Amino acid sequence: MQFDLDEEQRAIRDTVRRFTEQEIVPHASTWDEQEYFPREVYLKMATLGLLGMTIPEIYGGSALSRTVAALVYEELARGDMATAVGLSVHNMVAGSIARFGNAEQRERWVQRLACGELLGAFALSEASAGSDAASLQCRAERRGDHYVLNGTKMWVTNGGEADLYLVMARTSPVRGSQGISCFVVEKGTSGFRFGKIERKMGLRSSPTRELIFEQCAIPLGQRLGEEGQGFKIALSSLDGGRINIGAIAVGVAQAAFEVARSYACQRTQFGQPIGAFQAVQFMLADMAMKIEAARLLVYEAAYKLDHEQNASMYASMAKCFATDVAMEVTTNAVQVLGGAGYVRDYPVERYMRDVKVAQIFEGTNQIQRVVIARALLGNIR
Ligand code: COS
Repeated sequence: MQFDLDEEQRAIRDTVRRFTEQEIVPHASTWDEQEYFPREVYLKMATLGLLGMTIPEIYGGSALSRTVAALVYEELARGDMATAVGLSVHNMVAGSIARFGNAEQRERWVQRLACGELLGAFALSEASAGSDAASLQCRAERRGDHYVLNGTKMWVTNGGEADLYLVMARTSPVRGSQGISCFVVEKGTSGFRFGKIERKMGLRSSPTRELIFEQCAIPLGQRLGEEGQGFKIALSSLDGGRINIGAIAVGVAQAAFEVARSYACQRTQFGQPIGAFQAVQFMLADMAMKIEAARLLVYEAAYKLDHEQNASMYASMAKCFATDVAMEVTTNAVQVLGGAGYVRDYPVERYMRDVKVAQIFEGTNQIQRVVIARALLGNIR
């Protein structure tokens, strides 16, 4: 058992920390206010190798372990959760094409995703298929050498900005997960357009948009994996995505904790720093303790995925625990700052608004508990 980072891991973490301080922290609150998606920052992240984090080097990726990727996401999220989430979704798409794509598909897309020429997005949810993802209704009908897509996708992170969409669609009227396949759809394909942009409480610089498919013809060569495998591709991609979200939550929580600690040392009331009051000390102690526990659980889940042990339960534990902790920590950080925490002079209100969605997306924390319970108990009825 090893709790220290090695030299290389420390170097990667420090590089990303510096990048975040210079390129992200100074702008994050403006991006939030203006709902501005900083595509130029993604190009800079590409030069650091962050746009193909877990994909093999032969495709221009960095071949980082999941554990090191978790360090990267944590550091970026300390500056801006929205940017870290957009990056996570992009990497999930790049990783899925590298993993499930055939040679031609890898050749065609993976390198371009890794270098930042293409940005990826992941489209599973629909208006009536959220937690029950297997009930999705978007249709992909086979017609000779192509499929015709009809339907609508919702809650698509990077929607509109991304160039490449992993779209789960029903290829067979069979109900449930068996009849779902996965397609790579390029922006600009005839019959594919963007719908409503969501107006969100937080994560405002990360676009969330509806996708609309109307008689959209997709060549057979753009189906990822076999027909009927789409649900498994989606869920196994989400195993990694959920660990990333756990790491991101740790980063946001850490940032909130640091603001609260520094404020508690400076702010004086009743003739002493508020950090001298045990009520505030205990809040800070709880924050630090829970962040540390969440971080360790994220690393453990990442380690399990790296070593191909059955990681789904751990991914769900890490996502659920870390995001619940981050919600609690950011809320308490606002509380420590009092009125100052509620206004935009400090970033903690943004952290709190942003992190709420982490308890909801990539599977609600209730769904994570379902996954954990099923792993522990089987499909008990
Ligand atoms: N990796 C690979 N395969 C998986 C998997 C995973 N993590 N989880 C489930 N599967 C497989 C199962 O093994 C099963 O395969 P078989 O039919 O061969 O046995 C198939 O997928 C269906 O699994 P299951 O019966 O568990 O599906 P359910 O419909 O009961 O749904 C939940 C399972 C609820 C866990 C799933 O729908 C879910 O995660 N929902 C949340 C969706 C989500 O995260 N949306 C966010 C999108 S991004 S905003």
